[in-house]
Amino acid sequence: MDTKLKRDFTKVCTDGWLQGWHERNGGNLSYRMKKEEVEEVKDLLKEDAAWKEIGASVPGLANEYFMVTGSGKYFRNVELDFEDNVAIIRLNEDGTKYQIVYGLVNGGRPTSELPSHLMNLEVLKKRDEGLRVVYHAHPANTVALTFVLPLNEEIFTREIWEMETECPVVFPQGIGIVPWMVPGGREIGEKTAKIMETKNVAIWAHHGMFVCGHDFDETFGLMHTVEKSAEILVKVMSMTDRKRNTITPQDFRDLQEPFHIELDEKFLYEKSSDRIGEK
Ligand code: 2HA
Ligand code: ZN
Repeated sequence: MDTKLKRDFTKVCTDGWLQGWHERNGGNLSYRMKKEEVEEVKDLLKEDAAWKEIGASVPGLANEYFMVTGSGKYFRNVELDFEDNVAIIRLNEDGTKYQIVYGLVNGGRPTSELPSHLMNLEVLKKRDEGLRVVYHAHPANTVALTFVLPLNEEIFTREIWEMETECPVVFPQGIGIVPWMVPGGREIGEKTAKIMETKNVAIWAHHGMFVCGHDFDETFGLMHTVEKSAEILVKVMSMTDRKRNTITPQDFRDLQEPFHIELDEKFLYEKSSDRIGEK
């Protein structure tokens, strides 16, 4: 296979690896393929492959094709051997089963987070037909903050937004938080998909982050922006627990018109303290 989709998918895996977000087999990536992208590789697909249970029901994605990383596979290896580490799967007519129609040539299954990925992709398709990419990684600064900030979406969003003016422009809907849960199943998938109904970023406490986007650059860029801001916050908190200067609620409101964004006032509360993480 030699397609732009394969190259774009691989670029995220390699760049995420180079950022240090994918220790061992950490993280996973999925993409809802366009009709013309399926058509382009039609001759390579094994349409008679065995059907397997997804472990979730996603009727909104019935009969669709997805490119996904493999369970237990290392992001580091995607560029070295795409066909060993990545699969194209097709869903059945009620969205409860999948078949591996391409890739994972040495055996294996799609990502252990397949229920989360598909439940997110289903919600996102309803929200905006063009949202096709879901990316999960383990970026260290974001995870570190889940140990010290309250696991509250208003406070988390506001503290991350304040670290870089770019943030409310890149993710104006804010960040959703999933408390620590067992990964890999339907329950954590449901919690994450609930967030994806309105937001593009979900942080899993003490684990990692899920982001979505229209294409691979936008999706990777979103993960990068949140993690960069988290890194700045970790640096600030390493120096002090208080801020001398910051971006004010009115400053944020002033960004709305020039950048054509709408910010929910729930993130723009007046703070009663200059201590980081307090409301
Ligand atoms: O190992 O990141 O959440 C893959 C994962 C599971
Ligand atoms: Zn993970």
